[in-house]
Amino acid sequence: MKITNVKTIVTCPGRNYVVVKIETDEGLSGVGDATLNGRELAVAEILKEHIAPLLHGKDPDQIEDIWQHIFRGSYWRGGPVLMTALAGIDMALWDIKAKKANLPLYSLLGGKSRDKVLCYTHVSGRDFAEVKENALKYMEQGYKALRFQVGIPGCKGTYGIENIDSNNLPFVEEWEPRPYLQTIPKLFEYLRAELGTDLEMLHDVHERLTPVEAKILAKELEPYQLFFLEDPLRPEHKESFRIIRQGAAIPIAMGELFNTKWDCLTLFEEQLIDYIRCDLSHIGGLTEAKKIANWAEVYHVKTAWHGPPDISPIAHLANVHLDLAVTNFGIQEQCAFAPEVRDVFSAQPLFNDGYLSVAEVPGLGCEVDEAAAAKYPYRRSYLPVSRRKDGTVQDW
Ligand code: GCO
Ligand code: MG
Repeated sequence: MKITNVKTIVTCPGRNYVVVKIETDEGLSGVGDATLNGRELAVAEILKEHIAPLLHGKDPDQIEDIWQHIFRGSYWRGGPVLMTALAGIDMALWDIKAKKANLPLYSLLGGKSRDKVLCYTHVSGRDFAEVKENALKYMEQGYKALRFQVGIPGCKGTYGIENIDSNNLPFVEEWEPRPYLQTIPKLFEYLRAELGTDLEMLHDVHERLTPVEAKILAKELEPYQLFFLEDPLRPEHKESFRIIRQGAAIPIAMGELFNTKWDCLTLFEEQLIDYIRCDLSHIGGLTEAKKIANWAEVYHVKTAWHGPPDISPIAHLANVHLDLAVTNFGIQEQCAFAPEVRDVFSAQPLFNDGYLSVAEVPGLGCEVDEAAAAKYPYRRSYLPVSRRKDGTVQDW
């Protein structure tokens, strides 16, 4: 089999998505997700101008070789733009391989280790009572795990709470550690009292704290037994996680900003985290994620792949196929998409009573309607920016 065409489809059914479609001389095609929120066109351009020409005539069966050729062969490697482009190619190749074998993708990844995968979704509110009301709606739907974020008093805009129209330029949020550190332990004290002890509770710090602040927060959250505390620190200096680890018995998750397996090195080897939550679309796809999962197993680290609404249903399906297969699965982040997404993408993971699964069809199980995609043209959009009250830029 030979690759005859590599298409890049940019579409905006509710929000921007970049899809790679690889076509072959045998009529089989595969799709992959190459969406990088706020940098969509940079990835699309790399795919069109620099990567697609390398693939024509190649055998799509040789996924590892194609992966290494794009990663190492072109000398310049890594970074979110390149690794997102590579992820799109990688997923599309796995899709083709599984379709050719006439098997669901999970089968090629080792087969099912479980029947369904535990998932969590995002719950937020401007205040504690609103968070609780929203949580009850999800619990009625069957969710057994929920991620909680709440508005921080005195701060304008809080991660995970508001969707403010910024006229196509980044909305500037305001954030201070002191009110944040005072609010979050009280939130979980309240939620445990109101919602009980069975529910799995999670929280995303979104890389905002210093190591000692994170240690203080982790310590204060100990009594509420979180499933995990996510992304307490910015991703660059991995040794900083030692400070949190020594200070509190609380599971730590990290990884959505990582771009290669080497980002996991210190965190795994020193057992500084409990859950690895790379984004399959930003880490070079299933090939790299499978290696990371297998490597994590050695260090008692479980998987919790990134699953926000800013990557497409193709990536969410890839997550669940891998979740079904690896032995050290932990939990899967899940989200609701805009209704228009169904016009473009034929499938999403199946939700039932707090768990996800996939349809028993060959491949990843998703086709992209190119005519529908064209009806939703790209719209420039940015992630918000976060600043301290004195104006200093910090992690959003
Ligand atoms: C999560 C993430 C997202 C990111 C988003 C950025 O845990 O789901 O933190 O909410 O903020 O993916 O584009
Ligand atoms: Mg996160």
